[in-house]
Amino acid sequence: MRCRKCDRQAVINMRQHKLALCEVHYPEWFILQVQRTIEKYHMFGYDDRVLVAVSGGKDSLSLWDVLLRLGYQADGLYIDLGIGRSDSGAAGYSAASREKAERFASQRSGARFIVVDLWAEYGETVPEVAKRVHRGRGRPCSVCGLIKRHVMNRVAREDNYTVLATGHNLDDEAATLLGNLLHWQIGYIARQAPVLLASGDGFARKVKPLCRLYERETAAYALLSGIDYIYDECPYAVGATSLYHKELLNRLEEESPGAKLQFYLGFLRARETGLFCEQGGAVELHPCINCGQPTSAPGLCTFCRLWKSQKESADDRP
Ligand code: Q46
Ligand code: ZN
Ligand code: ZN
Repeated sequence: MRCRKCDRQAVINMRQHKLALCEVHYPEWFILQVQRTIEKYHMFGYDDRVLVAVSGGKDSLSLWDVLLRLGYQADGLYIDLGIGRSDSGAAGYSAASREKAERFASQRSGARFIVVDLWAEYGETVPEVAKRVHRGRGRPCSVCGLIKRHVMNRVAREDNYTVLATGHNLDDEAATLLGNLLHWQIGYIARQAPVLLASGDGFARKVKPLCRLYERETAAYALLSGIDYIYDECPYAVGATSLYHKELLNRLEEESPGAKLQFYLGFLRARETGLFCEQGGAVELHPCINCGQPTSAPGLCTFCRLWKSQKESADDRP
């Protein structure tokens, strides 16, 4: 198959776009798509300071790479969750992904790279907090999500970043949407958007510039751009419902190319018409008495309550 734009051999065929491109024209196309998404949803401009949450995976590193190529002020934040530090069966996952992120950053002069090491700063890793809080049951993902959101927001506030960018791709967004629709989680559906505006004082604007790009498109970009990323998924992702939803959507896509994109874009259009407008009005927020981040409950935020219970259980020890 030949490239649509030149005579070279195509390296990717995107059936949903009826478009095949070569190794030169594909990365150009990908960068243009990201730029269009940023502009379409008014995500940020050249004056904004963007903090990119990088995990060492293909999506976040590709996003950081594209933003730097486009000339945005984009710095990277890696949160070392300590996965595989002491938990069996997850050998060295965080260490390996951190190494990929560090290597990528060292090759990008001019961009700042921030590392927050959870164990070093707070004295516990994500699996350890989850074990304590969930009494050893279930996967650590809910605690992990909460911790990541808190740390990202903390760094953004402390270092005056106006925007927080994550590498969620179309497959992620469509799977989240499907999961939320299956359970009619109206509150979550209402908040699922390419841009979440800063809500008053204390929350940075959150954006997902890859939300219209398929996972395989991001993987192809990373590969063609020589980005060395961690191939393995987090060991705790195995068996997650979101992976099952991704599989279902992949089957749909196989039968009907473009189905995933239509599903997600149709939702965004419905959102624009007000179909899933925020339910119940805005929640009143107060600053947490410990860290100052906004929280809906008066007193401590959920993150600080997590660590308070750590201190209490240590105090209770004989
Ligand atoms: S890193 Fe954390 Fe994910 Fe691993 S523990 Fe779960 S939430 S699966 S994106
Ligand atoms: Zn070409
Ligand atoms: Zn707090």
